[in-house]
Amino acid sequence: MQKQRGSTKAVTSATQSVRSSMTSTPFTRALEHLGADQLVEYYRQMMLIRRFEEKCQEMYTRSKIGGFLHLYVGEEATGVGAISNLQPQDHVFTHYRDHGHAIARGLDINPLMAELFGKDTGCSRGMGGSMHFADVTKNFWGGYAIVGSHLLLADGVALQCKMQKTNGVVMVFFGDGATNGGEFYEALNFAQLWKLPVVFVCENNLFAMGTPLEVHSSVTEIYRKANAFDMKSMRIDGNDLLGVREQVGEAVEHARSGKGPVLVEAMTYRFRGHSAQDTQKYRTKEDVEKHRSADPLEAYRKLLIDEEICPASRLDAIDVQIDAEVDASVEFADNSPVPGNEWLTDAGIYAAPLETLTVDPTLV
Ligand SMILES: Cc1ncc(C[n+]2csc(CCOP(=O)(O)OP(=O)(O)O)c2C)c(N)n1
Ligand SMILES: [Mg+2]
Repeated sequence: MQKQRGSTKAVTSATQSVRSSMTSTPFTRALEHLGADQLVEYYRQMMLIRRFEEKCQEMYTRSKIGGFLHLYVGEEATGVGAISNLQPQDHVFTHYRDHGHAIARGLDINPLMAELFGKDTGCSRGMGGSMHFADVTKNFWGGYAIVGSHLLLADGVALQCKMQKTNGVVMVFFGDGATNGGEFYEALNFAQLWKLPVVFVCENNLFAMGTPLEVHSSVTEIYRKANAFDMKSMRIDGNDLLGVREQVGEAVEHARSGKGPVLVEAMTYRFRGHSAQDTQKYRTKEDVEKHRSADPLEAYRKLLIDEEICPASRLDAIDVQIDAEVDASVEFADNSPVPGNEWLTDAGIYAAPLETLTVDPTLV
């Protein structure tokens, strides 16, 4: 039977002594360095992403959310594990499948849900939607819709970190499909040439839209693409949260210490379609079920329970709390105003109407 634990310190020392004779693993090392409460916090983050996105799907079906919606369900361990290594002065860039990265970086879900609803209180004032979550106060520079384009932006910010000696690292997420585009090679070449502090995290979910990895890429071990640039690279299990945390942690340290960029290929799988409108004819239900049975979130929950880090009852209570937070974000979004028209011109999206402009007569 599970015991309810007292302080983190007590939990850590008790569990450590039990495990002192065991082989060292990412789990034992994480427990030793971080403590039990932090391990539970990673569960909370993964579950928050999962429940937030399940609610997004529901709201999309109810036409509260329009446009594109690319869900991250199934890939949570990669984002949470990788981003857990970052400091406030570090930077994150990501692609359009950006909800998980935003939440892992600590963005409040109220403005995120409002963004999806196209409301003025959204993180991009309702103008960006699902693919353009951003919060510059957290150095979360956004979701980008053009595949591969943001890798070059990541290089640019990394160059700034290096020149201004901020000690910052840039982490950039993208998919397997993005590694076939020119920007990927340009970004890797420049980052390695200038020894920029970038961690390139390729989330290899085996598909680029409906095209399987072996059909879209001549090299299916994506990490080997770094060899062309003599760049350090690694292939990791993206579904093992603590393994991701540890191995991406090594990549971050490599980049931070001035040794240059690293390409990390995290093997993972998306449980939902490419976007909310995908009929998924390119894969079988059995394939999806096979991967679902190895759900990284369920696996991590089981680990916490089996290793007596946290009883199931406490994890259940966290789930209930998260459901309430997600429901509150929907209420917040629903009750928020739509952006006023003036915002379009104030933000420089459109020029002011001609009659409001003063024309320089010498130019006419
Ligand atoms: C330059 C460009 N080409 C094509 C597209 C259309 N497109 C959107 S997502 C996508 C697939 C990308 O797959 P991957 O990089 O593996 O990321 P995943 O969606 O699997 O996370 C494509 C081709 C685009 N947005 N930008
Ligand atoms: Mg992919």
